[in-house]
Amino acid sequence: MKAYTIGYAITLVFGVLSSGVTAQCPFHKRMTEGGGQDAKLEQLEQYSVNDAGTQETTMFGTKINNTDSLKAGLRGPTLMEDFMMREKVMHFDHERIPERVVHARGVGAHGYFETYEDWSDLTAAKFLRTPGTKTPVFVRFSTVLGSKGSADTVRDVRGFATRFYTEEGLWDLVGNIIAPFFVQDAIKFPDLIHAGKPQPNTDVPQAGTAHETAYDFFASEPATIHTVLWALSGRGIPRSFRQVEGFGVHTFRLVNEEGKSVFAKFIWKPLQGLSNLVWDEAQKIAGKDSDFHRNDLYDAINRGDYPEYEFGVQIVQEEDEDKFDFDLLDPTKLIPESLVPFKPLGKMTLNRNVENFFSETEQVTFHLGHVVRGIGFTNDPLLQGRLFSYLDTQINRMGGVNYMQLPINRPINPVHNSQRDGQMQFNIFKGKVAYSPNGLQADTPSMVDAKDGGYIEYPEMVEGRKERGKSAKFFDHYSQAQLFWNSLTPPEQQQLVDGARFEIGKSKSLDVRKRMIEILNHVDNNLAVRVASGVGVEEPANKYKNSNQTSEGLSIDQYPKAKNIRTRTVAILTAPGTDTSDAKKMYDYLDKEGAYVQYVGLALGDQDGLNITQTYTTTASVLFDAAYVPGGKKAIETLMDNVSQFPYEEPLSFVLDTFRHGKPLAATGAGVELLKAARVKVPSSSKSYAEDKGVLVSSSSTSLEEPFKKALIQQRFWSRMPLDKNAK
Ligand code: HDE
Repeated sequence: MKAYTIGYAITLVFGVLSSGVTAQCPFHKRMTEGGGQDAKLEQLEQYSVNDAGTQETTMFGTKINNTDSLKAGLRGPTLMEDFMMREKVMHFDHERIPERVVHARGVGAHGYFETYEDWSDLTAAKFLRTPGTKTPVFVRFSTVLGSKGSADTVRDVRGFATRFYTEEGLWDLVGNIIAPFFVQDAIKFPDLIHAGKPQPNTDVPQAGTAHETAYDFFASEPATIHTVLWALSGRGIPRSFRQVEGFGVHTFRLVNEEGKSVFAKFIWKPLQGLSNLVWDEAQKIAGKDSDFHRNDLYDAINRGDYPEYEFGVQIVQEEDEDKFDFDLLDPTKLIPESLVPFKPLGKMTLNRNVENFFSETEQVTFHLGHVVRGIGFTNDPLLQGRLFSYLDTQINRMGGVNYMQLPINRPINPVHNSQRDGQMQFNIFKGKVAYSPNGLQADTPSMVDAKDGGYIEYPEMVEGRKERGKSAKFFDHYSQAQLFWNSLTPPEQQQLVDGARFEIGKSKSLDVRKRMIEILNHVDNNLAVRVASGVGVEEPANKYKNSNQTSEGLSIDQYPKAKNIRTRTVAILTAPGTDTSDAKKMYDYLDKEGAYVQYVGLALGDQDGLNITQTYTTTASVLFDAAYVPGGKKAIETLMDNVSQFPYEEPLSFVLDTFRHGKPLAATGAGVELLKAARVKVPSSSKSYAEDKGVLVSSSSTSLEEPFKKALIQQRFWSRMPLDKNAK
């Protein structure tokens, strides 16, 4: 009731506004002054409810005590009359809405976008035309296939959907963290998702493509292979949502005030670097902390380490539409950065977590069709289908057509039209006119032409027969898959091969496995041979030509590293007897540099002056970016005691996993013995972090500080990981 009351009050305020009394509303005043980075936040504030310190009421406002239901005698039947019980249980029964049919599991955050320069030459969009303009944004990251309660670190594509609350309305850029898409036409999307989602007979497996129907579809639809390779690489298992790229996938249009249009591919580049997990790690995290990515984002924002992403475009002039080997309208293709460079336009900062997951993250209704003037569409057949789907799906999720009135969905500028009624109509529209044209209301709301600030329809020339089919370039499925494979470093290729062996190996059908190897063989023979050996399929004999072409911007390992170690998580492994001076020095150094450091010990609480916040039971190596083992003979003996102390060898596994997963690992004094006992290849004395592949040892922690920091910036040492004998 409280929320309704406030919503009603706001409605009245807006009602007053529309009748022209603007001065009384601080929000409207701010809007007339031109938005600003906090405009959405302040709008949301007006809908916020704080129950702390209040008294219990029913939804209709009567104060009550509802500790017990109303009964005929204390052991007697509950009475139908009990309005408190009926209302409370009724509300509870209806607390769920359908989860999203895809992208059900997600995490959201607020922030702002700041434009670098005046981009009027490219677009009429106002928020991109004045340097320094700050526009509020809301971002939702998601996995695609899993249900709402599935684990975060599954192998999957992920969504990167951004809403810009501009002064001219909403712009939703509903993208993914993977540049190409699986299918070329919206009509194939239900097939793709049916094949990838849990199988209809058993409803397993959850949240991944490692099963027969998915690979049966991929093997039958070669257009998918480019995206399948991205998903099998490190791109399918990101380390964090703070370290992913985002792609609009389709080719869009930008249109400027003069009506000139260019083609544009939209891209987000994280300034925290780009990073991925290894598959063994991703699987273990799914058990140890199934909310790993959510927690990572919440924690960083709560601590003030705001993730930043540069936003940019690849621009193609109208007259160059046909100059590429691929079709710009084909969403299974990207534009290689070696052909068209990334042009940065601005930067997004995520600086606030949601107050309420349901009201904000769950109820946000992204839609590709939410566009502002200066941004438009192309004839990409996948994009065209999405323009229908996103509107349609929200009606299913939200139960009616008025969902754009929900606080998270309202634009920050006023909304006026003749759309009326429908379920849960919050507005009270004054007057008798709800049609256009009209004479009774001076023909208002008046229509706004493009020249006066209205939406600009780009007058693209279209002609053709009505027919089902695709244009010729859509049939080249392998060139860009090959370009992707060729552009990965050997360890990245190995990760892809391992991923493919796992996924394809989960298919019981030999026929599916064979057909999949055949598709891989069209991409590259070495790839196919290596995967075949792991999935019981004969090595393919045919060798198709590999162009050996590569492109920038495809390898995660070659992406610019972060400039500092802020937010890197480091475990310091201790036990009673740990050299506390060494441990503390390293802790203080890393903490000062912005890393998130924790002491892991035998029990929580104080241990010789160290505050132990994790134990060998509550955590594991996979939940950290790096580990440090300080000296202290007695402590190391305890950690190696796999008889009475650690029958499951948790400390040894901690060290070994840190090593196997390519993460920085440092030890001093007796701590080095723990590394050796865990079968880690330890340098006799450390030379440089790079030469020692991130395994650093010394007699004192101080001398390790700088190299450990460099190793943490490097983040992973893939060169530590073994390659197949026949890797090229
Ligand atoms: Fe989506 N997609 N999609 N999709 N998609 C949805 O909309 C759909 C596609 C993407 O955080 C749904 O609100 C069709 C490409 C994201 O709320 C639904 C087609 C890309 C999100 C839908 C595609 C995406 C969605 C489900 C093929 C990357 C989550 C719930 C024509 C560019 C948005 C919803 C959020 C969500 C349909 C293909 C990204 C059913 C029909 C390509 C990030 O409308």
